[in-house]
Amino acid sequence: MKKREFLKTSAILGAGTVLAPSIATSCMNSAAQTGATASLVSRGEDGTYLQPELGYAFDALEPYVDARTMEIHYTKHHAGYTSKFNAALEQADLHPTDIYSLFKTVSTLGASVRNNGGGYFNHNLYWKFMSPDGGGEPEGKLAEAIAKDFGSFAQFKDLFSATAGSHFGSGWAWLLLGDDGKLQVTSLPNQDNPLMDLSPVKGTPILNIDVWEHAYYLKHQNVRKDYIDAYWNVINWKFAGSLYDEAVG
Ligand code: MN3
Repeated sequence: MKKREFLKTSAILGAGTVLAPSIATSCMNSAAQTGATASLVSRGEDGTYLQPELGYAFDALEPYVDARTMEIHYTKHHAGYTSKFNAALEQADLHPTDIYSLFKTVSTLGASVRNNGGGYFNHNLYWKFMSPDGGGEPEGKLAEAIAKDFGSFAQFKDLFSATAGSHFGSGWAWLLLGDDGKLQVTSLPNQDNPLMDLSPVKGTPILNIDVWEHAYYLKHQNVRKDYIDAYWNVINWKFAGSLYDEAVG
């Protein structure tokens, strides 16, 4: 009985703490930040950025992404970026309305906000871009746009894999929707992303892949290509497609 009451209370509190910031966010920000986009970032009542739930078990992506890598990546690397991002904001006395406007002026905010803010947000995306039910090919508008802008899904796949495979050092490969309405593939160093004012290629992220060694070294050691090849089996095209739909909507 006591336990049940506790669970009921915490469920209500839990819903309240999640709902309050999202209502505030939807009032303050543009219409673009709804649905899939809005689900990417959540904040505490004090404005601190929260590490989102993974949404699946550490071993759910086996054999393509191993459980040990997922656990360390999520609980150590991403948790570290999250806490350092909040610390960097506090130290700089920054109180961003939302992370998207923060990225638009990130070049003026110092290396710690840039690196840890990027590390926080890029991984929020990355966890969503993977699913135990992933793989296959996109459908709908995103599938049509990929065929139009890259020739075919196979050509896009080759380009994205080659871009991720040849990126020198730590960073991420991106599929993004540019301001010209066309899809592009690029790679960016460290924790930069295409929403940042300092990125040479700007646009809305549609898909990414982490090519830092911590994303694959335990399972694949130096063979980044095997990790990239495996990634195609877990890509959550439904989520990528919903980001695209919202961006063009
Ligand atoms: Mn990483």
